[in-house]
Amino acid sequence: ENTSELRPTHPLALAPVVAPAASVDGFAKQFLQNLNFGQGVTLSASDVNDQYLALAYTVRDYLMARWLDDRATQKTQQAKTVCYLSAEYLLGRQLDNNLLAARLTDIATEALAQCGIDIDAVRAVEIEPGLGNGGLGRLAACFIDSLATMSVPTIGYGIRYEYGIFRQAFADGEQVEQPDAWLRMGSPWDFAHPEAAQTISFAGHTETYDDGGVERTRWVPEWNVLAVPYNMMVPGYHNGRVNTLRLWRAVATNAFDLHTFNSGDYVESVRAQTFAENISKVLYPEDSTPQGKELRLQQQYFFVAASIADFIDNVLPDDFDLDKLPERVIFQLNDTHPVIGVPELMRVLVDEKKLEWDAAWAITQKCFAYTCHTLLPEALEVWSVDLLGRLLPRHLEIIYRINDEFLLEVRERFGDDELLIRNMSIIGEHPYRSVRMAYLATVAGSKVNGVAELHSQLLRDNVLKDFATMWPDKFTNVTNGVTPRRFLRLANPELSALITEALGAGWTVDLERLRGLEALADDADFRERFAAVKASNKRRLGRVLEARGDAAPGDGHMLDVMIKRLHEYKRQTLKVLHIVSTYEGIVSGRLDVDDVQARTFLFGAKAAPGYGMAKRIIHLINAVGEVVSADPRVQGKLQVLYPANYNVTLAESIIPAADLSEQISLAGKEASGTGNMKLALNGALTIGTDDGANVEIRKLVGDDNFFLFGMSEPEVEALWAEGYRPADFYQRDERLRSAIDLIASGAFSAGDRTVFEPLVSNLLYEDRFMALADFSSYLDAQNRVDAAYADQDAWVRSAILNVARSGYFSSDRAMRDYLDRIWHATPVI
Ligand code: RUG
Repeated sequence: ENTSELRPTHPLALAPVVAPAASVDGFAKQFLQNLNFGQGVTLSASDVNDQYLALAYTVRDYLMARWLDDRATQKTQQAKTVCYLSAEYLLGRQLDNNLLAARLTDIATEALAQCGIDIDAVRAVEIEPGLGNGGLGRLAACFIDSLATMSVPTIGYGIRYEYGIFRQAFADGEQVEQPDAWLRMGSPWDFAHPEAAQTISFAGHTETYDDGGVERTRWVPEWNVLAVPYNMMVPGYHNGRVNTLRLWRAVATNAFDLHTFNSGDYVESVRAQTFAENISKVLYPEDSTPQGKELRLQQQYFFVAASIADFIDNVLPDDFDLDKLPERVIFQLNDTHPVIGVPELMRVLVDEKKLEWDAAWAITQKCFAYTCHTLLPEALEVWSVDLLGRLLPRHLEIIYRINDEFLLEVRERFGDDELLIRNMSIIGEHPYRSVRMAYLATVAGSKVNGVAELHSQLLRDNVLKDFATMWPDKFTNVTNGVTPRRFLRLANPELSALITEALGAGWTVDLERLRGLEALADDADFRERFAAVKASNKRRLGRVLEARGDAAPGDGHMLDVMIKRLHEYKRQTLKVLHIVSTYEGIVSGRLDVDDVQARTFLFGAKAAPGYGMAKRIIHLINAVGEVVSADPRVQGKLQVLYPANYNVTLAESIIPAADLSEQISLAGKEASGTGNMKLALNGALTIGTDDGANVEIRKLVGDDNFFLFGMSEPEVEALWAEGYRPADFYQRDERLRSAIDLIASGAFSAGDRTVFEPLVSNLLYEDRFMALADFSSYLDAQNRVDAAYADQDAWVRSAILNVARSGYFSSDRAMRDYLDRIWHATPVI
């Protein structure tokens, strides 16, 4: 490939690209070369960051030959490519994953040791790219890992945010956000390709013109930016495949105005640059300000337009017949963030490629599929017509036409039912004129899927009911999954070794093989070894926490974890009420401290910076933790840990150590959850509601190995319909009353009753997510947990069965489901 346009004569230039020798010597040589010639230091003068970068370059060198090859064949092959469009990728650290994928872990460890370097110290300096908020972004990262491992031609498209999700710190128990400058020490895993930049336009107006007797429309934009692609390697596990994650960075078309600069106005001279580059400056949390909203729409259009153009211009052959586009690509819309891609593809096909509208629409409908990740109405994105029309005038026209034709279809099918038309219209009229992006995605997509069985059913029955009546076959489910490479093999090396010893190595790519552990649950020797691994993982977590300046979990404690974004629907407050109730029980004498199971409660969660109530809950957790952990009356039996800045790296230490997994959202609110899967896969037992993927976890692991509590989704609906009065539950349950009264009394705020008053009032008079209604059932379930934990042998047996029966939750299985049900693409070996 090196030679196609050049005419080299040197024999080396004619030779194929080959990887360095896969040996300790080969690795050491390459590493030192990268240190000397890449970093410009000698080994003795190098610091740990130099060593990290040189190590990363070395791993890259090993992967490079295959990557070049895979990218070259993408152009010539006839296979369909999965283009995963996602505003978020929460990748986690890359080094270990890539070493593992390329079978280089042992070689690299030894090679570095021979250079006098401890690879663990080098690992520790990697800053993870936090280019996502939570489950949605992490799911995208799991999916691209699985697609590479399954040799499916894939390009992940997204944004290279200069600042990822904020770094969380606590000041007096309250969240403080600091910028996440993840690029500051270098970014060895990506490759900039400024020569492949796309120009992305915004604003302006549209006009019609005569194109040889045909009236056409064109968009006359007002300003534009360059989208520069940065390619990252996505290596498959042990299969030599290397796919691409292409993240776009915004760069000004005109970096600065020399004339203004020379006149001395330095700030003004770079105004355009600052403005343009803001587009990829920072990852937005969901709850954004009005100013933030416009920037977010810019981000969405920016990356989607660049991705579509890239695929058509650079990935497809030059003379490609666009009627055949659906045979070569599926654009998977990860939630509503990339849905502006629908009118963009229409614009490209109709305005630029001059296809007829109907032909373009037929192509577009086959090229997109939409995954919905929520049931919360406020999370279904809408854009005001005013904003969208200003920023993307041509796209608004196209959306109007799509909607007109769609509503005609609705009338044909259901008659002139004006209320139905209003409800199904892509354009909402209330409280302001807006584009409903989930509806646009549903109308345009070949398939619409939810992310767990219950979620998909609720989409069909409630959120998108009319659409499901119109197109029942469009709707499907794909239950989420998680990559076993990162979340078992890498995160839990000791359990992995134990599993491999028992079952052989194949489970890493065929997770259903974990079923083989079922028989071993009854083997006392295996149980003992399994328990020893858990204990060792707890000690390892303790070391990780202490190194950060946090406390370690208590000795001999059950480790009870709740790790997920901070949101009212997830009900961290319910967890706090349990802790406060247990504490109150001990100090009031209602509970005998000797009967209480020693527990460490561990929270990990960030709150969106603009989400006041979530931030108050963080403050409450920290306040309760401080009092409870220090009170001598509980004799060290209750400990609350809340390490700041929960991220993928920390999750990888917490998950293997956990005994109990808190999945306690109000039924009907959590679309799926994926932390629940990771924890079960690592042998934590779940205490959970019948919500999201918990339903499937419980079905698979069995009722005896899962602590179910709370209302079911229909019971929740019934209680709402009847009129929910949280204060009634407070009156009725003494334990609940005492816990809430204790918070209200100022016991956790140095006597100040005002600090948590808004939280208490919210619980008593609103409680949108019905924590009080589920409290007593939750406490009862926690008592069952305590009783179960007292019988360690039985607990460990349940933990093993959780691992054995979680194979279904591999993202490899999820990818097979997407391939079969939605993408109709196949691996290319
Ligand atoms: O809240 C959902 C989780 O239930 C789900 O597991 C995850 C991946 O599907 O997506 C989360 N999500 C939803 N993140 N953002 C949204 C808003 O649409």
